Amino acid sequence: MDMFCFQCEQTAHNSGCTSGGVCSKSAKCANLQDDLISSVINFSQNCERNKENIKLITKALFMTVTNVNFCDEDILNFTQEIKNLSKTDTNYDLKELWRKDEDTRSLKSLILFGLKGMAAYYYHAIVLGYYDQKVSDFIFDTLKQFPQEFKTDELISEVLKVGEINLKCMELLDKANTETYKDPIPTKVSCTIEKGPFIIVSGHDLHDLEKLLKQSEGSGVNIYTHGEMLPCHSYPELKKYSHLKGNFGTAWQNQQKEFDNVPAAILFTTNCIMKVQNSYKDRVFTTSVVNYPNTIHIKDDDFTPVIETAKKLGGYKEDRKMTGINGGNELLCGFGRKTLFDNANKLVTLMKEGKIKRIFLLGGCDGAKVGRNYYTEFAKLTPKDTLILTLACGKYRFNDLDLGEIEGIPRIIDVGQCNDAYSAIRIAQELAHVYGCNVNEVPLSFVLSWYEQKAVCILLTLLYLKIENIRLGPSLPAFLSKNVLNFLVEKFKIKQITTPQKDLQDCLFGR
Ligand code: FSO
Ligand code: SF4
Repeated sequence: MDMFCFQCEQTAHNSGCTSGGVCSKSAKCANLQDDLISSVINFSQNCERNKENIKLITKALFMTVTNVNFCDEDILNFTQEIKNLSKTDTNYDLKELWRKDEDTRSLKSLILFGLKGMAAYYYHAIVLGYYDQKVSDFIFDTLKQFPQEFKTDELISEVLKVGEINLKCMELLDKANTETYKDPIPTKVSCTIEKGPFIIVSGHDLHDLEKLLKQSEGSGVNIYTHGEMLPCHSYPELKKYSHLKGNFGTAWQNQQKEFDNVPAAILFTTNCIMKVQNSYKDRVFTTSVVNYPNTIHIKDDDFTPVIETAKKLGGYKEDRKMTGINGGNELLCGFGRKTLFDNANKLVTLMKEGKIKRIFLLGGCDGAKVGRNYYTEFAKLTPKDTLILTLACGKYRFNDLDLGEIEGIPRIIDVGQCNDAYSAIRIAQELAHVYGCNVNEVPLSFVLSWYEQKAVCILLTLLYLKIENIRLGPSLPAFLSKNVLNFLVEKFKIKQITTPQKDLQDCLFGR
């Protein structure tokens, strides 16, 4: 076995990548990432608990999330930096975990992958200057204790603790985003690419987009969002830039096809970057945590090379009308917490009057598997008196469909990025509050898709909140051992998706 990694949904044979990643991560890179995680665990044994160190640790964890950093040199240098700062004799090696008994390996993996996802969210808040002592302490503590032996029930309670602290972390990120860029407002986003030079910005980082918008203002270069950057159009402090024009393409797994020979520069701010193809490798730029060999990594936040490349490539000669996967040319986004809270009474009144029979939280990550058409079919099958709340990149399966409205409320309500899961959770809680019942009694069904570790920590947050009957697909995580899976099924009634028809019927009957 050259490597071992089973942290994402596309892991080989739904058991583990052992000779190279399905994601294109080499065995060498996977082992370097394990070393990086080992180095932060060792560093956490007695490092000073300050802002600088938590930033280093969250950055390291984020770099090892799926489809973020494929650059051996970058990972090696960062590991060395952490080792140089380390003042401990502890020499824990993450590889020990892969050799543990099935259940320990499963539960500790859940903790580690949840922590990686949380670190990604925390890092976005940190770059905007927001920290939370409880979140920092939890990350320091969890890493410090990671090498120790625990009983199964101790590990289970730690798994749920990851979910609890992640809720705090997401609340912090929501605060960071909305205080910095103001509350999102519903916004229609065009999929037409105007003629002339342009830059496509992918990933999740609002701060990177803002820096690029400032530096490219007045340059004649237009900016288009891609994938999870779509909700950026709805933040007033980003929306105000007139050269932030629209959205290019769909979800991450289609990038190799969609970027093929595109006459534009492409900037990746976070995951999900895929193997960069020859037809566009000369125009790909990475920044911050993300890196891919043989692409240009932006230094000191100076985006001049991206802007100059866009000018050189020149863009399309004429406006180009593009569409989502179902043929729609316009996407509606920006239904954040504030907008939905303002409408909570109206929503509950419509629900009590029977005009809205059920809300489906249909969202999560997209991915390459054929079975993911389930989510498109499910959306199409939802009855006209139901709503779909959605978030993350999985929405590209259906966000260009025109499913109409119910009394002025669009039937597809886009809450934002996966990073905005906090908004969706708060909306669910607010509905329960106005209804006067608990979340599991609201006519609300969770039908989620997962791909990587950010989805893992959101799932743990939903479990910490005791949300039951979550449907998860396209497959269940390979890192769940039989016993751990049985526990989740028994305690939380978590289910794997079946067919859209059957699941929809079960949801409509509250099962
Ligand atoms: Fe998608 Fe990728 Fe946002 Fe993930 S772009 S898959 S859960 O990184 O983070 O939803
Ligand atoms: Fe395999 Fe996913 Fe790990 Fe990549 S991130 S090596 S695809 S399990």
